[in-house]
Amino acid sequence: MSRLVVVSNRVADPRKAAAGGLAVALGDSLNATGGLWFGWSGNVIEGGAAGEGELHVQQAGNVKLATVDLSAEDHAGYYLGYSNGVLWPVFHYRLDLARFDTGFIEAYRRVNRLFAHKLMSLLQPDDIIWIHDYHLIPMAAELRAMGCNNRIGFFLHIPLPPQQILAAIPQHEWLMRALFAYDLVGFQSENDLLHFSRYVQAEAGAVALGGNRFRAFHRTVRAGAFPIGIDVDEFAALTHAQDARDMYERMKEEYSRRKLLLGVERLDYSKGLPQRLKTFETLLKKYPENIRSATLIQIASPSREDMGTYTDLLQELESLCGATNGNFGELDWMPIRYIHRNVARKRLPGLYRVARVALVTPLRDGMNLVAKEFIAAQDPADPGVLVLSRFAGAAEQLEDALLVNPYDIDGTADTIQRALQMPLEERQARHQKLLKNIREHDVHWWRREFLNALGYEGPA
Ligand code: ADQ
Repeated sequence: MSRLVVVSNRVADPRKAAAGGLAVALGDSLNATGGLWFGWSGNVIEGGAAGEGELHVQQAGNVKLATVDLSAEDHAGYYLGYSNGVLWPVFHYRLDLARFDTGFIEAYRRVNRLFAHKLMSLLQPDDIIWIHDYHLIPMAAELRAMGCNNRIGFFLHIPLPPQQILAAIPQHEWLMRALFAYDLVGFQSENDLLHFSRYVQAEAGAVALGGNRFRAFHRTVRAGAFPIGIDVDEFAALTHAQDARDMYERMKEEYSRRKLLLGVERLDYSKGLPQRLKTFETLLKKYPENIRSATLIQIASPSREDMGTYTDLLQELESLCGATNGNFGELDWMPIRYIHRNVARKRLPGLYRVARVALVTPLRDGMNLVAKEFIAAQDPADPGVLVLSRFAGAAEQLEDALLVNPYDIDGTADTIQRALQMPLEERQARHQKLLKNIREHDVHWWRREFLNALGYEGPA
């Protein structure tokens, strides 16, 4: 039986409930094999030498957690610079926000090399390695250069944009070539997979061998779409636990005379928040019966606050909320409750359950787990309606949601109105199909599908 080695930028202790669905799901497999979880420690060492960092190893139950510190210079270039200043915006189709400054790429390579070097010292010959996300694209290539022959898989949690957008990254050839060091590359959606297939054939001269296998640079890589899911059972259990029930009861009482619309996300420009607030204002103008009767609760948790683009977004949202509340608010009714904070995970399902409509309207999203959590938390006898952006990876699976184009403010407002007025029978029928879908394709299914495709023979 092979040992599973998971590598991701951040490492979570799978025993802690706060770690969330993904950590718990990966933790199951890691636990069963006495696996290893490797990544950044979260520590930034002021004055530390670039390309160096101390390795910490600790045992968390059956799982070994191995983490590496980063120097301030590496953190700035690898994490804030290249990962979140170049790859995150470009992969979300936002060339206008990308910072192609020189210097970041060196730090990105350096940290990937550092991680590969530290991991090499911990590897056993038959370990199966699963590397996650855009921070670590070249890590397998670095491992191969150090003589690693283990099977290595990669999963991209964010979208892969079309060839012409990818090609704007000055190092795109190098980046995409690095994917050929993997045995398996997984994407969230068929759309992302199509972009990969087109890119490698057009730009890298790859030969398509059938079965989503591609040959280039003397290596063959298999690609696939593996849409990530949530732990539906865990989320249902959370929904029925005391904290979520308390939240539900309190909100139900507080908003007894109003229909609640809900948005929950990290504050990020990919999530379409300004468009959503404008859409809500349009809804009030176009369908004035919602004045005094509908309230939008928008929760945006702080994220990457040390980056300028995020501060700009924060200010824009505050001003949009202020304008709508000022224009439409009454002494006893505010149209928008905007909260710039995290909601405790165990209370979140109560909030989802009390909402009549969820607005999940990113401009671009790899998958979007909030959409799936909302479905899991509903009362099947009286479910809320999911309004979902067609540009979220989740839209490929959740066809029974009301799909919208979030750039189309007027059209989205019309769809929200339809959601608010949807008869019970239709709500139930749609919810039933959506729930079936997220149950069949839950996070355990995702992990098994990926690991099977990678040829992993342990307890997935
Ligand atoms: P994210 O961009 O973070 O993830 P998402 O998939 O929606 O987006 O996951 C967010 C998680 O954080 C959810 O579990 C949600 O409950 C929680 N969360 C968000 N805002 C919160 C708040 N204010 N308070 C409490 N909890 C909050 C990236 C990609 C996605 C992809 C996931 C998983 O961008 O497209 O679906 O990884 O692959």
